[in-house]
Amino acid sequence: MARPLVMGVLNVTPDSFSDGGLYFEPERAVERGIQMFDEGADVVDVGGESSRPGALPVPEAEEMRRVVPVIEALAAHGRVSVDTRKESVAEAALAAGATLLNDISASLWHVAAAAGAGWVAMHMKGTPLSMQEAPSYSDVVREVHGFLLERASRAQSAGVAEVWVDPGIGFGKTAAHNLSLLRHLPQLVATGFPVLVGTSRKSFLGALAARPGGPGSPPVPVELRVDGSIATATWAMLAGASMVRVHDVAASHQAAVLVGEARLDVSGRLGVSSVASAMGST
Ligand code: HH2
Repeated sequence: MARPLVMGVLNVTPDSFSDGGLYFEPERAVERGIQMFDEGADVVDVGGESSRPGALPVPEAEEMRRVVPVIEALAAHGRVSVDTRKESVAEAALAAGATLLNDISASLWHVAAAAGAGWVAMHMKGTPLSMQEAPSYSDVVREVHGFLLERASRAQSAGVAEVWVDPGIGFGKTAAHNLSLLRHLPQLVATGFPVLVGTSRKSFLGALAARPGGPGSPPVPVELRVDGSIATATWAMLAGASMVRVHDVAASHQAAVLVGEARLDVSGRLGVSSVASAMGST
């Protein structure tokens, strides 16, 4: 693969932590989805239920009402995934044209198998309602990687041909857990399953970026976390992630193209001396 892929986040919800309310109207959602394809998204990930810390579940019929028409409209423009934990919503979304099931519960592989769709297994400790209340692990990397491998193998045995694994940044994890999982991404990549990573605008970026202001300084607000998002997406891609899940598609696409270039042997393609002369060095 020449470059890592970019998955654009499209939340058809009133309450998502970053884009909540912006694309709750189906027309606005479809418009934003098409814009993300134009900006370079390889996949647009449509969700109808927020999974931010503290979020309450959305009734099945309501979640379906939110995502199905948007998926139907966007499937003509590019690859669409559905972000859901509910079997019935996943089935309806795959019937409406989604070809990838982004499953934050990592339990719906049988639905993907039956539809011949791809499947993402994401790790989450607990449920969104309570997952950020003092999450703890004896060894976060071992636990998360072990869980993902077990689920991915079960999905493969059930006949899912395209299985992704995702460490679930921010899902029952402290900032230290998130950083540890990012640091150990190469180990997950080495399992051979393609890795998806979503750090985009998440709260640990706000907390870490607040440090220069000194202890006690307020976290950077969500709309100012773009730089940290691009930095961590680039980090993940350089560590071998095959796809990043992002709100800021255009900037992430640029980063993905650059990482793709880094993966090629630039000196071999252009010749070291021509690169040096193009840069004006002697
Ligand atoms: N993060 C969120 C939702 N779905 N899916 C995968 N595979 N990986 C992630 O890291 C991931 C995910 C949370 O982000 P967002 O959709 O922007 O917010 P909300 O859950 O509030 O709708």
